[in-house]
Amino acid sequence: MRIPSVVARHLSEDRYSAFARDVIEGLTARPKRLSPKYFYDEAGSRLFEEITALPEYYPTRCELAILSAHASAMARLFPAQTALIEFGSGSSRKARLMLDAAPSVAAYVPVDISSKWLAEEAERLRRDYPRLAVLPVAADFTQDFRLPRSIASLGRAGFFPGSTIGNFEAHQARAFLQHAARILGEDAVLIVGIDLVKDEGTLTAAYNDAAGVTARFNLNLLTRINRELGADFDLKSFSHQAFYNRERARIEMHLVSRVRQRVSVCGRTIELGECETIHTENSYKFTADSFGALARCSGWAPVAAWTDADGYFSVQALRVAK
Ligand code: AVJ
Repeated sequence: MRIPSVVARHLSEDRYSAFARDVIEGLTARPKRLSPKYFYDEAGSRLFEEITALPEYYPTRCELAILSAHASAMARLFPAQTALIEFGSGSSRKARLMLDAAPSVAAYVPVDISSKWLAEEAERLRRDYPRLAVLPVAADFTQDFRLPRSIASLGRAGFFPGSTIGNFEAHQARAFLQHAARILGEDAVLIVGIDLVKDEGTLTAAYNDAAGVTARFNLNLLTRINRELGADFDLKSFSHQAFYNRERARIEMHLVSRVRQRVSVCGRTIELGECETIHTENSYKFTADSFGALARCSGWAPVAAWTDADGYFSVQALRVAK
């Protein structure tokens, strides 16, 4: 696929073609969809940080409360000399609570698709943890990636907070957990954050905040496609939509086309009807049982779990099932 010169400066050939291919595939699918992994360009990563500070968005503060209270109990499950591998590290704020509570951690390996953000965060960590080996890996954590050779002799602990596992369909969540078991090895521990099923009002408010930050986070996907793929989405003719699908126990996010319109993407013309939507994210909500079942059928055994005082969020510890 020929890369428009204005775009080529932005992306490497592979990343351009993967992004372009996924976007065209999603926008020509029925119903239209885009992968939530593409939310996290630099602007998207910053908007997500803003979301985590919102009064309505309870998952982050609930998980931080759990980690503050129980990180040392989690750390007691880690091998003597440990490499902590975080899938989709973002701001590493949660990892810092683990690092502060786990003297056995000799190396920290943050894995994130947002390479610039990752490098900046790694610099800050090296400054704050001078005795820790900080070994960032810029990669899509759902795909195979190579761990740094220097941690070969260390035990492994995986860290997957934030209920990002909720973005996956059941088969993708299983595949990810099996993938993590391969990467971490059979003696590993995996710490996973899961958002719990709760009243619809609280769930819906968390994705429809009064300040409109989540709406900007959702719409930013179109800004990214315009910038990186030379498309001509008119953001004013789209609106944010997030609702709870009780049958599927998931929050769904969509971008709604306010009018009948055409958009040009990578030389293709995409037609959108009035009120037609582009499905941009699922955020599945779990119960202890539904997550336990998912872990078991993915080769892991739940060994411990911690929940916040309101029972809104849970952090689960898993071991590879023998
Ligand atoms: C980062 C995937 C856990 O689903 O709650 C926040 C992303 N989307 N607001 C979530 C998100 C809208 C978040 N995860």
